[in-house]
Amino acid sequence: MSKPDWWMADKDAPDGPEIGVSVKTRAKTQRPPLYKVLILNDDYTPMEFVVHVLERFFGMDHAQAFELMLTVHRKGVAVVGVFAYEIAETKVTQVMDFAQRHQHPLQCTLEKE
Ligand code: TYC
Repeated sequence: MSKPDWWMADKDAPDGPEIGVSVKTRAKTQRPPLYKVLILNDDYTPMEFVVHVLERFFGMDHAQAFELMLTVHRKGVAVVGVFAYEIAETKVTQVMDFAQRHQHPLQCTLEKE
């Protein structure tokens, strides 16, 4: 048997269970945007200097740092870490300052993930 035109849902009924669609919202979890820090290859910066930078500013052990340096040397670029903006920016500044102080053309940059 079909319902008459005026039929609505049970929600208007005085007693009994409320029936309807839940519209409760959950606050979306806010995740900060992440930034990749990249190291670029060049022809002049000594390999040992790059290894030292990776150990000093990115907490890598010697083997990890050496391997990543070789990846950059062969491929031209590599991601050295992913951080929140302020941390990524600080790493880039630290590396660029350090390279400049030692007169090496090493380039480090960041890119939004
Ligand atoms: N290509 C450099 C050399 O042959 C070494 C190097 C590696 C430089 C990684 C920069 O990000 C770099 N001396």
